[in-house]
Amino acid sequence: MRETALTVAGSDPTGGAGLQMDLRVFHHFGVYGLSAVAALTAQNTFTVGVVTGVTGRFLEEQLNTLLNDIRPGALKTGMLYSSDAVRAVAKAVKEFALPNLVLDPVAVSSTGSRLMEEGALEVMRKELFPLARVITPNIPEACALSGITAESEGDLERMAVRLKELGPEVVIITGGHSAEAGAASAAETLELVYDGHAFYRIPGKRTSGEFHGTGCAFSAALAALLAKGAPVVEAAAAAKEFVQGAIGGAASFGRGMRLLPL
Ligand code: PXL
Repeated sequence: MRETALTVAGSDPTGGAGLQMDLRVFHHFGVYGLSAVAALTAQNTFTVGVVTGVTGRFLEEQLNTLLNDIRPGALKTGMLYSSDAVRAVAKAVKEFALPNLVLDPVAVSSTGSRLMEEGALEVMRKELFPLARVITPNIPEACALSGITAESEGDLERMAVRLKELGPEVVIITGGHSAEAGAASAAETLELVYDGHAFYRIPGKRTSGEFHGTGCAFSAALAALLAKGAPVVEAAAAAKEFVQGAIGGAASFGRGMRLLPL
């Protein structure tokens, strides 16, 4: 194991999402996982309870201390929660010239809880998007970030173009979560990739049921593959295939959503 990847994300005690999941995914891909905690959640498989961020200052300390020693091959961000945490990540990416930032703009949990403070998404748009190699919003996040509502596949393309203007190298709108928008039927999913030149569509089969952590798994897999030097479109297709396989092995450890053992 030679490559490393860093996740900056929230703790999920179920291990099904957040940094615990990211670390499992990095390991699955043979990439050594580093982690800095941006937020803490109390949650189980059916509800998210209290959510709290660490201070921007403490996240900065975690990043500076770690990055003064180890240079990761990729950085994935998940639940950052606060504007201060977003700024701390932007500062570290610039100061340490970190490559392969995969930004998953986690704002709301599958169960509907807010995972981001008011205003933090706007700071993310301004300060972190321009530094990203890839951003991976799902359809609701892409709507919130672009101000475009998705009613057809054409709308998804317009959203991707708008998000690309915010500065990331590549936009991937993930379609597994939601059958809305004509983006994907009840039987299919679609990942739409836009690199500023062309659109690439990664189709998949929808599995019925509620699965926790699929978005985290996708972006972490992407980060691991980029750390290993894969081109983005190839990495996205492989990450999608990986998530579909993981969904096939989903398990009910609790009374709510199914989790993804790897
Ligand atoms: O799946 C999004 C997500 C990311 N990070 C943490 C979470 C969740 C969803 O609940 O708890 C820590």
